[in-house]
Amino acid sequence: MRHTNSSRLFAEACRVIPGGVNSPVRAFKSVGLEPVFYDRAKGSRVWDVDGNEYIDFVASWGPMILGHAPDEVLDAVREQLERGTSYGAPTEVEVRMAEAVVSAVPSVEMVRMVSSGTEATMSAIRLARGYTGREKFIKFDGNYHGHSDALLCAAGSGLVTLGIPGTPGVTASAIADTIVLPYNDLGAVSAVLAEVGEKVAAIILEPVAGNMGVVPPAEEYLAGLRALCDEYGVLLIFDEVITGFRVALGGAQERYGVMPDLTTLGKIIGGGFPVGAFGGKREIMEHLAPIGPVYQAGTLSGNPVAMIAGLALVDALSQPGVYDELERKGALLESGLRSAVRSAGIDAYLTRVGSMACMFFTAETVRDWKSASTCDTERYARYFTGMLDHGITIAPSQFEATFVGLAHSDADIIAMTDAAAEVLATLYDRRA
Ligand code: KE4
Repeated sequence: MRHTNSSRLFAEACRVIPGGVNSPVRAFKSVGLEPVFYDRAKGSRVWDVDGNEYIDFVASWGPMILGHAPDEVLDAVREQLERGTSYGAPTEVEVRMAEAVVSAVPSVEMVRMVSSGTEATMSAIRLARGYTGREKFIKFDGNYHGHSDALLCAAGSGLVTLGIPGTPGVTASAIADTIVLPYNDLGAVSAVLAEVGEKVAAIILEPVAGNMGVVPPAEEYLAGLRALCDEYGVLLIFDEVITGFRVALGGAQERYGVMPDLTTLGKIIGGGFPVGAFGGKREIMEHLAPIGPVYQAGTLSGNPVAMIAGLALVDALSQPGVYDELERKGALLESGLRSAVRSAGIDAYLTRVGSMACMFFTAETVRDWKSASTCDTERYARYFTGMLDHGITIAPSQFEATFVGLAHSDADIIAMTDAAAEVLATLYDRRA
């Protein structure tokens, strides 16, 4: 495949944008390539600026569950654009979007819109601290919640992918109250809460981890966290920026039947436009300005164009049978990848929750960041490159998710897993 125009654009980008990209993982550094620049996308396909066509399994890191540029979203957005793009004033569509989130996500009684997942988690932590009057909080190694200071330590996506052990600019004081524990280890949480539980405002986690690759919660882990939070008066925050409307209409809390006190959302609810949200129990959410003392704000929060896009997408996902179909497609992807691994005779560990999956290049069972970090990221880079050459886009990092969506035909999925079988066979010297 020719990447002449991508290469030219990358050189131009590097002169005016740090690293040539507006988000580090897009730079392809962890797979040792120059990034591909996209030109357009529709359904399950993306085309780069050199005219190369790909079947896309990155899905803009999750939002494109209906596929790229779905007609129902485009039609809704076109109609809104004629009425203006932002007012800085409340609108009906924000009310309807909030009602859609409250109706879909079981634990959410009220919701506040923001413009990114980072804003959502940052605000949720502040609200938890303001509501409880406590300062500490627990997060988990390998979980990524965006790049706000207090959460940017031992994060899963970005930091780990780029190998930045913590990041300059985040001060010791900013993370002095952040406690980082191993994921899927209830004992570690119980021990810390026994020690400092009365000082802990919240536990925040990805109920299905998607930023160290896809790591499902261990049996009873979520229920165990819920019980510990109840015992110590700690708020449980599910960061469902990836899992929300992905693993079920009501997210992981619906799928696993464990209710958090606060939920953060993003990605899918914006239908591809910049949207995040945080919501939860009315009693907690009413501590937010302007009716409560905890300040939080945003110029473009609830932007009408983004809201109408998100509402159109959520409406489409609310139709009967959608999640059965996503489960079927996810199972087809998983079975194809499992047979690709078998036919290549390699050691790889596969995980899947609904329509998000991951192939870990390790012989270990992956259940936390420590086991995920045993992956052979050099081999992953060669797998990524081979898949790209076969016209398949997957995440340019071992520590992300492969997303299948409603626009992927069975033929798309089979083409992907056939390509994987071919690429894997070339990766491993069978004599090794
Ligand atoms: P944003 O600020 O990037 O919208 O959301 C931050 C965030 C919060 N919580 C979870 C569980 C997330 O996965 C994310 C962002 N995810 C990464 C990739 N998994 C976004 C891709 C990027 O950083 O460019």
